[in-house]
Amino acid sequence: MEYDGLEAVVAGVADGAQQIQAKVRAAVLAQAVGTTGETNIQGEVVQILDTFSSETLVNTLTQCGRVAAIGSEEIEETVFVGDSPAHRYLVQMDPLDGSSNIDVAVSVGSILGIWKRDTNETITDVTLLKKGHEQVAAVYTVYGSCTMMVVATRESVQGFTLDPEDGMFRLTNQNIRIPEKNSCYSTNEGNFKGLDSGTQKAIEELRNTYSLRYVGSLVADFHRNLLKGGIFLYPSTQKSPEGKLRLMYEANPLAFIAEQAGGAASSGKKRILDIQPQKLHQRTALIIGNKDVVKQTVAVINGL
Ligand code: AHM
Ligand code: MG
Repeated sequence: MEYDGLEAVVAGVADGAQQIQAKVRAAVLAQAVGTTGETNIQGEVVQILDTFSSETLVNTLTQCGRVAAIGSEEIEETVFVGDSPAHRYLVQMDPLDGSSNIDVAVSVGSILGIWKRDTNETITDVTLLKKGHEQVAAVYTVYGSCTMMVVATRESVQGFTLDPEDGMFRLTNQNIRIPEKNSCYSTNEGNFKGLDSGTQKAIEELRNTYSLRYVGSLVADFHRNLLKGGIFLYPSTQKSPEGKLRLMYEANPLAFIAEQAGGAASSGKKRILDIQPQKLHQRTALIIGNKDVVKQTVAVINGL
């Protein structure tokens, strides 16, 4: 009863992911790669597939009948869906993460955080501004060499692979736990000069200890590190003093998944899941992955 209807929300994500992966795979041939000519709320160029992915997930999440409101990277304002007692969940999503990689056949994905709402409360613009630790589930998908969907609840993290024969997601990665042995670090080394000295020191330590692996699609870097052991960093930089990644639909869902799998996530100052959001498209620095390595890295960043 507590999570009544959550399965329908996850099924809505799976349905949307199915459609998005098909579109992504056909995009080059269908000439659906490229920009819409618009920029989004964050001033970034909007790809045709960004808009398609956002509309697709808004549709499938609306149709599932359980989602009250949606926040999307591609939509400036909150999307209000319904406020009946059945509409028990709130969703925040990055519909197509890494979309600038689309035209070079690199993995992309979708990231979604799911919160429960108080059904007695009127939905307003601030209803979606809940802390990450209040999430009841989080999901990401990767459209890579295969299509995968990873679902975390407060109980466990499970991985499913899309069977192209019948379009069903099958359980392939049961009870995912981030490996204790850390094998790689992922960061944009090109930003090194624009980092503060503590962060530079932390990256130098990682550089001397682990292999560098950086796809440039957060969802793909996170997925590899979750399965193989690793740490991902997108710190504050000169160019993006507040960090580049978005708190509500990139950092929070992945932080929830990391913690449920035995990992950790920090902004460098605070546990990601404890940050009080002020706005829908808020940015944050993000350090996420293996618990001990995140702890050690944050300590070095802060000069400890
Ligand atoms: P997006 O949500 O607009 O695709 O942007 C976020 C992406 C992440 O997927 C990735 O980790 C990061 O931007 C890469 O940034 P950079 O090219 O600065 O390394
Ligand atoms: Mg993104």
